[in-house]
Amino acid sequence: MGSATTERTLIILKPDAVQRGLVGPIIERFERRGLKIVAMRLMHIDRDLAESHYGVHRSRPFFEGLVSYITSAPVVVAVLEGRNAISVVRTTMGATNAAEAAPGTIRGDFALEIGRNLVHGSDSEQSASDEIALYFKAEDIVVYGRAIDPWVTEA
Ligand code: DAT
Ligand code: MG
Repeated sequence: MGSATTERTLIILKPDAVQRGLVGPIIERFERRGLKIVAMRLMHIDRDLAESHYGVHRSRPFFEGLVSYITSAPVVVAVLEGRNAISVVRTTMGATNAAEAAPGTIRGDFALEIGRNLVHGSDSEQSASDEIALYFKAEDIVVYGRAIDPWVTEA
């Protein structure tokens, strides 16, 4: 892991997560890890937003399938905060191709394939800040302390 930096990252519980009733079990993984939820919303992503979010993949053969999947039903979007949150969320999610995701990860425990991999997490500081801004206004981020914070994070 990198230096002890507090970061914010965007997660999306994709349509399969909501449809399969896995919102609770997936959020629980992140909460247990010690990450703090600082924003959260249920919403239906429209095509414009999906194309912005996945713009980097626009020329890939799977792009259409990806956009139709992410827009097919409601999702839960959230901002998680914590030390090294960006990389910690990625390792908690597991490999992009759920078929290869390690047991103990979200994808490795709940998913079978790349096109139904349940969860999104920002992959860099730049994408985290860009993606948070796509889904949330600055005033949607709630700043608060938790009594457990000193038991999760060393000063
Ligand atoms: P991740 O979701 O792990 O950040 P990514 O950003 O590379 O992965 O790709 C975004 C999504 O696109 C991914 O969750 C599933 C889909 N995807 C990526 N590569 C794919 C491929 N080779 N075939 C089909 N779908 C793919
Ligand atoms: Mg990605």
